[in-house]
Amino acid sequence: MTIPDDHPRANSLKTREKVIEGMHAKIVAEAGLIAHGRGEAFDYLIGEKTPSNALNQEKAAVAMILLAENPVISINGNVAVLCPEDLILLSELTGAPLEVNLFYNRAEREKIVANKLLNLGAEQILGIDAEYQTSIPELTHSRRVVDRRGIYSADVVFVPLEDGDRTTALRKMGKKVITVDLNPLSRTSLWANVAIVNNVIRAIPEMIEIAKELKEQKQAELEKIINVFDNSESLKITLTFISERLEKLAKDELKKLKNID
Ligand code: PTJ
Repeated sequence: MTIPDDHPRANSLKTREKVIEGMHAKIVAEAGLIAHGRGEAFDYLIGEKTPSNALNQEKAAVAMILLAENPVISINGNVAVLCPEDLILLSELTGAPLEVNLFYNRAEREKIVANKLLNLGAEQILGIDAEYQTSIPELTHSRRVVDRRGIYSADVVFVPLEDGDRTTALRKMGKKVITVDLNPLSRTSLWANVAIVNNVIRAIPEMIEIAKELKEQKQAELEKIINVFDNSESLKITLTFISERLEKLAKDELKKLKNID
């Protein structure tokens, strides 16, 4: 479908179209459409802009990845269509390899997702070679299968748009989990060490800029950033931001929003 550039919600519709096309190309799972719709709804609540607290969350996440011994970035169908180039760049900048790890129809989709990233210039994609596959004992569904060189041995796992079950399993394995999830109340957000409540489309480019800056800093500086970060406190700030924003809109600013939108 062609989206007219002058449509007031052109960007949002173009993104939605990417996800639909990704589903037809078997990159995105059917359930990925539902996940995307849920994300859109939460994005409205934060004003479809990066809240200042999300920048703090992103900073803590990047510091944690840079300090990790074996970090890894987990790729699912949705992020493979929403921001593949940015994830490749973040991987290069931080030295965290990319691993395809899918929740739905793994066997059918994992090579398609991996090829998409390889065609865009990724040098190596973990998670697709049978000889390195092993499983997370805490899980029963398809996502239990992981790469021995990647998620299995990682100390820090960055999983944008993750399901809660696996986040808790990874935590129980002693791993640090970083996520991007527009829902601050999801089990993933609550269980993660660092939950970034932002749209992954905005979060990853921002993390790239933060990584360029933090890469120049000393280890002690990065440790300071992580030591003062508390995920529960951070989510409280996000929830307060959302509730105050909604209260303000309910009181007097709805008209303004109507004019803008
Ligand atoms: O490709 P697969 O098979 O690995 O499946 C991927 C999905 C995302 C379908 C799967 O992991 C899933 O079902 O996830 P959930 O449990 O629906 O959780 C997705 C979370 O991501 C929800 O809390 C959404 O609000 C959130 N979300 C959706 N789109 C975005 C988002 N968060 C940030 N940015 C988005 N663009």
